[in-house]
Amino acid sequence: MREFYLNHDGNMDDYASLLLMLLAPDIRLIGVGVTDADGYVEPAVAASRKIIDRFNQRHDEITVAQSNSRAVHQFPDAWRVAAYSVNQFPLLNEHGCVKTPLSDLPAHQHLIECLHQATGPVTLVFTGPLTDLARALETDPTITHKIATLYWMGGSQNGRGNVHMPNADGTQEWNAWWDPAACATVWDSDLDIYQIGLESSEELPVTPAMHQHFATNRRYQAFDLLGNIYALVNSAEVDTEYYLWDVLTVMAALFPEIVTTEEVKSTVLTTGSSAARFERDETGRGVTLVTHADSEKFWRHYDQLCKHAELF
Ligand code: AGV
Ligand code: CA
Repeated sequence: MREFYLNHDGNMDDYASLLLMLLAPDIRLIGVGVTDADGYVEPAVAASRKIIDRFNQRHDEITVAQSNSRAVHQFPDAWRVAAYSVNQFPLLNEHGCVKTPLSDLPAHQHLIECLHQATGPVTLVFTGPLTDLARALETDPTITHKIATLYWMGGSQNGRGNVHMPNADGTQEWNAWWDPAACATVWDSDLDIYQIGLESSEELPVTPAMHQHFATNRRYQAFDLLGNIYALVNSAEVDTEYYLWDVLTVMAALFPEIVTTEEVKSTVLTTGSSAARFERDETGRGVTLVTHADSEKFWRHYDQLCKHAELF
């Protein structure tokens, strides 16, 4: 049984990613860490524990850990506040109590502990900044032996970014920009890395048809939650383009056949307005970059996970 650990940062596709990892039939989720980045961390931790309470149909023993890592460049507040709304969803509060335990360790130490307790090498999925992983590697370099592969949503390898800030040059992706030095630390490690960059999910934008699909299928509890989550992606956001970035990361880890990849060598800049820019460099660090997603295969697997959940 493949073991997974998820570290997410509390935006809408992060919750969708957690949900899909709970619905996959043949894996085990051994822990969840939550970073204080694209969602306020307290409601993001609470909402994660409630999603696990409701959808942990494999009955994995999962604890959730709150990160104490801090931003170099914080996300816009307009995006971060939506975590409070998710945490208030009636679907997640029906029973008025939370059962999934909260770890007393900060997320980077929780990650180290979960890796040491795991039976085999663990697949890591990071759908936000890499800070907790970088700190874990610095605290205990032996953990690399317990990591099978890192799937990371972050960065851009083609010079086109999504950070539209006066102090950024437009080449970087937000998760990388939150903590550029953490990217460099992870790039310096010998981990096997799958990178899902901005270019990877271009085939998977949030569309009106997707909202309708979730609404039409709301009799399934998983689709009902997804419909509510994605209803919070709206025009209040500074940058209205939204893709299934994190969800593709999880789906690529679960179903490798839905993606096409390329081996890419790169280095990452860490200072100034180009910080978090990845540059192709033949002497740089190699990763497997997802270049294309087959949206038909993606949705077939996605629907199967959500419809086969026997929860009502
Ligand atoms: O850059 C993509 C990352 C993903 O991990 N996040 C959102 C996903 O969880 C940052 C982000 C970019 N544009 C955004 C973002 C937007 N319009 N709203 C919220 N977050
Ligand atoms: Ca995210």
